[in-house]
Amino acid sequence: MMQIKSFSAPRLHEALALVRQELGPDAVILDRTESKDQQNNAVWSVHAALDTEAKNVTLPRHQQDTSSNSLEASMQRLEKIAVSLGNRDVEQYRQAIARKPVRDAFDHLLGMGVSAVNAFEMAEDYAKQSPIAMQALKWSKRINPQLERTVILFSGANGAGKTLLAAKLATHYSLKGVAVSLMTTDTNRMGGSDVLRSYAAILGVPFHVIRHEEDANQAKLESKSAQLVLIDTEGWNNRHASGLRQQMKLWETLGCTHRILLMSASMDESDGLAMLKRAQGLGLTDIAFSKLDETSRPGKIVNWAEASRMPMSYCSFGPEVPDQMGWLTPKALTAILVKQYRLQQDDSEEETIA
Ligand SMILES: Nc1nc2c(ncn2[C@@H]2O[C@H](COP(=O)(O)OP(=O)(O)OP(=O)(O)O)[C@@H](O)[C@H]2O)c(=O)[nH]1
Ligand SMILES: [Mg+2]
Repeated sequence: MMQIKSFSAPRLHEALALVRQELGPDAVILDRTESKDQQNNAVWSVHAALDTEAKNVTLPRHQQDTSSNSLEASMQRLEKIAVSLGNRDVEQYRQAIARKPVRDAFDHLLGMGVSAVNAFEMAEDYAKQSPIAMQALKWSKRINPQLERTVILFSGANGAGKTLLAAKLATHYSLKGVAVSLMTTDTNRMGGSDVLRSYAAILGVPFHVIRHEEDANQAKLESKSAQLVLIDTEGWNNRHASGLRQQMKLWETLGCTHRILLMSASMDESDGLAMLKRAQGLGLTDIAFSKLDETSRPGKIVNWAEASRMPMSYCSFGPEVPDQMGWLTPKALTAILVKQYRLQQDDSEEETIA
């Protein structure tokens, strides 16, 4: 039996003391949140769980009290709690859905990797295959460089697909007759700017390599008449983001209208959440997703968008230039999730035939 209780007190350590007092030393703290009461005083709330079964398990004497065994036992207990909490959430949400088609939609969404709470919010629209109208999801306004000069900078993890997306957009808009200018600040690595330089040469559009502030000023001046400026940057990751702050000065100079954080959908969901945390304070304006063709759980992008509250812009779902990309809209998101679901159904049919 899992017992989960909530405790509140003005200070965190007081709330934790209440947990120990009531549930004893085996209690596991699940989360802690600070809020304000009506008089604007701080209130700390702590959820704690106690596995009452585990308490009654008696290990053979030789296994008792050795530190590795107790660590293992507490790890097992934690795992059990995590699983039962996850299931509890899912079950609670599922039971709150009355109509079967909506419940099926909820299950599809879970299967696509959408979290239980988001799936619950989306299920009604998704069941009707109508565009998803979830409050927490924000949608960026589609760019229109013919009408409004647009300067887009791409930031994101190493290998996220920044250079490729810049190349796709440059090609797409050049073919439409838009005056495009390409720039890169990826200058520290050998060959960092080569791919984009090649695209610029093929398309016959200006290309600027930006190392210093003076380069940035010069590039800005020279690209004054461009309708669409696309700026590629050096990749970063959760562990090595030190160069970012330096880059930011250059970003300021370039006067971007959009600073897009590009997230690869092939990345693990929790690593992605850590990146979103890292990205705070970089002044990023939009979120975009790449490699949607490389994941069986595209629903994680919903969870990322919801967690970051950043408006969604582009998505890329393949390496071809200038195709396999689009602008994310509620309708497009539904289409991506439905398509992946169908693909998986087809795969499983193939398996059964073979
Ligand atoms: N299948 C698939 N491949 C992609 C997609 N986007 C990018 N790629 C591939 O992923 C690889 C890395 O893409 P890049 O555009 O070089 O990534 P980047 O963010 O510029 O990488 P760094 O400059 O090293 O940080 C390339 O082989 C791309 O062709 C996509 O949506 N789908
Ligand atoms: Mg690159």
